[in-house]
Amino acid sequence: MSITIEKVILHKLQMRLKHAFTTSFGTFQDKDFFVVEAIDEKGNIGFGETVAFSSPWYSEETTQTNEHIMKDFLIPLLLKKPIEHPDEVFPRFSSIRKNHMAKSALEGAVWDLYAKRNNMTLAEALGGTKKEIDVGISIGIQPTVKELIEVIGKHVEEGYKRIKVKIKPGWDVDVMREVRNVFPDIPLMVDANSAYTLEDADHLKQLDDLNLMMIEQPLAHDDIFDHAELQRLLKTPICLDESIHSYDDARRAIQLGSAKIINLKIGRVGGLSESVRIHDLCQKNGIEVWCGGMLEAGVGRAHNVALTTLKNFTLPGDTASSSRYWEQDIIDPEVTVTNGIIQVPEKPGIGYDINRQVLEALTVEKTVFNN
Ligand code: OSB
Ligand code: MG
Repeated sequence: MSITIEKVILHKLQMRLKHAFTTSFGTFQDKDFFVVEAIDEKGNIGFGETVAFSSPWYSEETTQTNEHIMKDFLIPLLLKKPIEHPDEVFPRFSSIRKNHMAKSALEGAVWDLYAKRNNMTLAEALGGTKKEIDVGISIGIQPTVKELIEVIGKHVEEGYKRIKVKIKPGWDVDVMREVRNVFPDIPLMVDANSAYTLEDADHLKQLDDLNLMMIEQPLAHDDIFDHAELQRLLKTPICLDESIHSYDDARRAIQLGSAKIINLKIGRVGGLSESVRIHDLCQKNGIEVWCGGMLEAGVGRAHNVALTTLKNFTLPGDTASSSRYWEQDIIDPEVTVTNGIIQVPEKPGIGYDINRQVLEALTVEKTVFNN
């Protein structure tokens, strides 16, 4: 039966991270973003979340471009006519180039709504089967190696299934050698967020001795060609994050040999339907995937949990507990991690309720769009 979206509400939120998070391209402390609420003709409610940051450091999208694109282009397209299935949302937006994070937030709300209408979990609606998922944690660049080792130790003790360490020129090989000495056996990987070029290949090759699970996005954010060259020079598997924006990017990267692993971020690829397609493509080609993170609040986190229940998410993702990021999250219950495992919620849709009180308290602006 077709779904008529009657109303979309954009809640603009401002949240402060418990701890600043530093990558090779900058430091995050505050996150402003939109919670998208979509309401159908039966009164069902679905939620999505924009994952862009306030500055265009990770990709070209920002919270403000998300707002512009959703308000002026995407929401009118979504409200224009009913849909049969959430898989129609991304194609419905095809006249608008890129802006995947804006598209994904709206599509995510429709997926949650669709699952709730059909009294199933979002995980089930996506074809996921896992009842629990393994998760790791991503650790930002720290002021000193001593602090980095302390932070890693704390999270290893908490049971996270793998540790990802952010690197950049001047904070890489030597730091990781020290980390490896202190933690000889932990599943360990690094993420460069595009801080290197092919000229650094000899330098990066030294990481091959450290038994890392992978090196994430060493080269340019828009490259898949040089990564293939680098992968031929390295033993350590390359994982692509920033470079993969679509099914076709993934197809080309696989064909070129640019990566052995792909970090899937729902927002980066334009939504859950595209994420599932890329997941399936990777599975067919023997490419492992894991679910990346964008320092999400509870709604985005819940979407990541649901996606990760698909079979080929064989490696622990970055979806750590809500409490790692926020004093108080916007969902009830919050996402909790025990011994590196998240129990997938069993309630319909994203499976977590919205904590309306917290949502209201963090909202700086609210806009309603009616059909
Ligand atoms: O490259 O995966 C990344 C955070 C902000 C921007 C980019 C990245 C990250 C992380 C942390 O690594 C992911 C998370 O904990 O949500
Ligand atoms: Mg990354």
